[in-house]
Amino acid sequence: ENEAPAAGGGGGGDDKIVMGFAQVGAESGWRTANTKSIQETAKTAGVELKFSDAQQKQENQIKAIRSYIQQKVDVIAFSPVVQTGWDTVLLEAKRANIPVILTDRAVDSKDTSLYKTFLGSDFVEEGKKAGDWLVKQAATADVNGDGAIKVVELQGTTGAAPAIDRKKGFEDAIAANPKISVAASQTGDFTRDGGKKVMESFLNAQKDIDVVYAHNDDMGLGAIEAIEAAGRKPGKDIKIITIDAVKDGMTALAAGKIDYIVECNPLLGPQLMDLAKKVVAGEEVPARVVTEETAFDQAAAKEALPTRQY
Ligand code: GYE
Repeated sequence: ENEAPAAGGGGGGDDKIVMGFAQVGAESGWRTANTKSIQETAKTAGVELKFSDAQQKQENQIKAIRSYIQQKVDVIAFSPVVQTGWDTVLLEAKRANIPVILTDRAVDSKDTSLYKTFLGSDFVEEGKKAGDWLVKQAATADVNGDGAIKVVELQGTTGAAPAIDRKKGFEDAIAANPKISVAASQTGDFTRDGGKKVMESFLNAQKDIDVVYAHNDDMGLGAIEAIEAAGRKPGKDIKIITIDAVKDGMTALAAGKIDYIVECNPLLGPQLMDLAKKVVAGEEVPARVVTEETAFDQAAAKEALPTRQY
């Protein structure tokens, strides 16, 4: 039987869309939930998924994208580990007529024709929510009572959109109160272990830390381990603000070890599959699709936990 190949040349003889997905890695609870969402919805949406894990290395992602181009998939989706350095490989995809969808993280390419759309959160807004909360809590956040609110920051992966943007959004927000300042800021690579190690060094080097601002839950959870090992109480002796709102983070928030979590939604699968079908069919899609998110304090975490999916 000679069926016409699916649009874009892939599909192995039927109409099923073939998607090549180059994932960042498995660095955090957020990423695990994101991967699961993409794999499960690909199945229900009838999309054949070729999936690769780049172990947080850009070179691995580039290799994966090149192999998807060679395999003539119908659409390529990826979550760029860092913002820069994508133009060459994206141009190769464009020349091969394979549409590209950015999910979760952005690239800084000037040529926006290199991808069809970008689906994901507004990371500057997330950082701003974290900073706004601290500004509102200023009266109680000066744990040491010395008149200054000293923050240490655990940054995400260096050069990654969420690390750059969450830093900026937070800084913009805390500028509203000159008593709040970031005394030290270092990358923990979005991992629990990274957060723990950096927090250990902060605790050794810095006196009077009032607040930890971690760019994700996992690093915040690592910081909690370091703070407890130093004989201090996370959430009491040192306030903790994180981003993501995955199960482990929400559990620590409900238990009083974290003070505030800004939500970042990892369940991008359904919207991604929908966008993929449209771009493969040649339909117009919006250049930017922003996911909707909220934030949780300790009371809200207790309420949300029982029905939380991830
Ligand atoms: O917040 C973090 C993960 O890109 C939004 O990556 C994502 C971030 C998420 O490692 O936990």
